[in-house]
Amino acid sequence: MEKLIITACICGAEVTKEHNPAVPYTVKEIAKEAKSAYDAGAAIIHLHVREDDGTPTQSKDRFEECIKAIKEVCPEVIIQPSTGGAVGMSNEERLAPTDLKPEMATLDCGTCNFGGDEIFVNTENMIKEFAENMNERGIKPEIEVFDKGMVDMAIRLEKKGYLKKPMHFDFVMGVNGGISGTPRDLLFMAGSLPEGSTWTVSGVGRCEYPMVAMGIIMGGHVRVGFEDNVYLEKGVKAKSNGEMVAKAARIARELGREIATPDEARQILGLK
Ligand code: KMH
Ligand code: ZN
Repeated sequence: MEKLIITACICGAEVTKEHNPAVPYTVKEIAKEAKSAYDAGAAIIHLHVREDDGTPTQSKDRFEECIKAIKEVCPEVIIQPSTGGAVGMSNEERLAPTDLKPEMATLDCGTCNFGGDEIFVNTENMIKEFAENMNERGIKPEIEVFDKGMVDMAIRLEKKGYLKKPMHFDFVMGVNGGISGTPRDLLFMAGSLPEGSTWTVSGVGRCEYPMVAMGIIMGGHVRVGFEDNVYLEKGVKAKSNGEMVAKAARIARELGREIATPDEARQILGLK
C-alpha cells in the first residue's frame, strides 16, 4: 500500500488554551508545535494563525511570519494554509495567505452549520472564486468536505474546469452540522470520489483515532491535531501535536503502513 501522509492541524481557529493549554497562538509556539508534529512523522502542516492573544486572523503578514518560523525549524515540511479561516470572515480576508503562493491551501466546498448559531459559509460562487485564485497562483487545493454533497460540488466544478484532476480531498467528519465520523460514512465518502483522487480523513473529537485507523486500513491518508481534537485518549489531554501524530504513526506501523516523508507526500499528491 502507498505510504501514509500524516497532516497535522496544529492550531485551528476555534480551539483555545482553555480547551488545552498547549494550543499554540504566538509565532514561536506555532513553530514549536509544527516541529513537534514534523518530528513525529507529519508531512503536511495545515496552518491557521492567531494573534498573540489567540484571536484567529488571516493576515498575510502573520502567515508569512509563521511560515518563515516553521521553515527555519523544519525546512522540508509542506505548509498548507487554511482559506477557511474562522466563521464570519470575508472572502478577501480568507484568501489573503494565497498571495504567499504556498504549495497547497484548503478549498472548502460547501456551507454547513458549525454548532449553535454558527454557519460556515461557502457558496458556489465563493468556491469558484477561491478555486480560480488558487489556479492562478499554482496552488494545489485540498478540497475540504464536511458532507457528501460537497464532494458532488467538487465533481461538478471539476467538470466546469474550476478544479483539476487528480483532486485531493479532506473528509472532515464529526463536525456538529456535518457528516458523522463513522465507518459507514467514511466508506460512503471514499466510495463517492472520482477514480484517481487521493483523500485524507479528519475525525473531529472522539472519532479522531477511529477515523485514523479506518483511513490507514482503507489506503487513505490521515489528519490529527488540536484543530480537530485536544485529547490523546479519553480524559487525557495531549501535551503537543507531536503526541497525536506519534499515536497515528504508531497505529499505522502496527497495521503495516509506512509513513511518507514530505517529499514522498509531494510525489503522492503530484506537487512536483
Ligand atoms: N475554521 C473553520 C470555520 C479550513 O481550514 O479550510 C474552517 C476550517 C476549514 O478550518
Ligand atoms: Zn482548518
